[in-house]
Amino acid sequence: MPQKDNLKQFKESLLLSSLKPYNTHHMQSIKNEQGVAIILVTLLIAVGTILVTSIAFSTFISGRTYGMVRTNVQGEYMLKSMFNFSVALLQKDTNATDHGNELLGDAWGFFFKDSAVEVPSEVFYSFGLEQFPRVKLRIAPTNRKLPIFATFSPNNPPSQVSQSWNEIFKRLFEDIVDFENLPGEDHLGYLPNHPPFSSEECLSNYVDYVDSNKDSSRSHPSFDSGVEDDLPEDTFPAAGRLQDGGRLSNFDELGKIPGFTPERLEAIEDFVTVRGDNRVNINVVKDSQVFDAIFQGNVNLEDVRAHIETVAPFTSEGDFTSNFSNSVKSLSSLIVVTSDFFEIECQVSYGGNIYNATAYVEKSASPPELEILWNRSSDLQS
Ligand SMILES: [Ca+2]
Ligand SMILES: [Ca+2]
Repeated sequence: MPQKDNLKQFKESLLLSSLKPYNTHHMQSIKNEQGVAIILVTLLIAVGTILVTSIAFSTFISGRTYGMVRTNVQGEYMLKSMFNFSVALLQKDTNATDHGNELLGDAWGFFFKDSAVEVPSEVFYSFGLEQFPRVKLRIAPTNRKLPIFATFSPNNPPSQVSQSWNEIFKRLFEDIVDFENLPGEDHLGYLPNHPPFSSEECLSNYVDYVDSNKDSSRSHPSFDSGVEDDLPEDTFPAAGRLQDGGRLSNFDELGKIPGFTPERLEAIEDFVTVRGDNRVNINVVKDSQVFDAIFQGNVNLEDVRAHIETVAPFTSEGDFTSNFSNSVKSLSSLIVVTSDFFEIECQVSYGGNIYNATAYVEKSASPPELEILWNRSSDLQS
């Protein structure tokens, strides 16, 4: 049976891909086989629960309407079942740190790779779908990136502004992605005569967007202030972002802030998050830009990755600072070894259509609540 062969292949490819750094340890390979079993069983349960309902529903509507509607409903339900599957995997993570290594207990690590991982679509076939979908999934902790919301906490007066985080973001904008050489005029049209916004002004505008006053504020005592005072009344959310703890709802919302032009957003998207934990998890960082912004070149990402892969993931902030230079100690309050907030990207190709969605989930919430952004385009195309 071809389905069975493909499932077998998937199982083998999971084993092979995850065994690379550890293939000398027999114990770990046994543990990993259990990991693959966890994935397959969890996948079958997640898909089965939701698809049985979906197929019943789409059979019902097919009598009255066109096949395309039916295909769309099935595509949407496949995405939902993949998100449920991801949440179920995150719930199986019970070890004390988060690093994405499935051999060491982070089952979600199977889907935290450099590119999206293909899910065996035979699982769907076995529940009665007449066509084979192609499903890609990526589960990633948001705190592998820099938390822009950590620059300003509206609920934490009087120390709402974090000087350390603002200096880190200024380094990222100014020195690493070079805002000055990217279009920085007010793309929103509020202040057409204003010169291109500097990195400092962008950070102060961010504070103005989330704070609850209407004055031009500063994100750092020595930074240029924002432009809230010059904007038409109620341009920014009136009561700031107090209920959301200062968090924007998604990355694209940054584009509503003067200075964060589409070109600049594209340049920072891989390194900046607007949601989740307010410290960076050093075990899951994969972009050197994130490290350079925090450690100013005093710690090399390659050295850190090598330590994680050949010795072990870091078990505490102290474990990290004691292995790297002392100059890092003053920054230990900005880093962490765990992740609680995850971004799940999924793409389903089915019946000639491509369905994309991104979801966010907080691992420790009980039960974890899925927030699905249906219209967010995914990076999984390639
Ligand atoms: Ca974990
Ligand atoms: Ca303000």
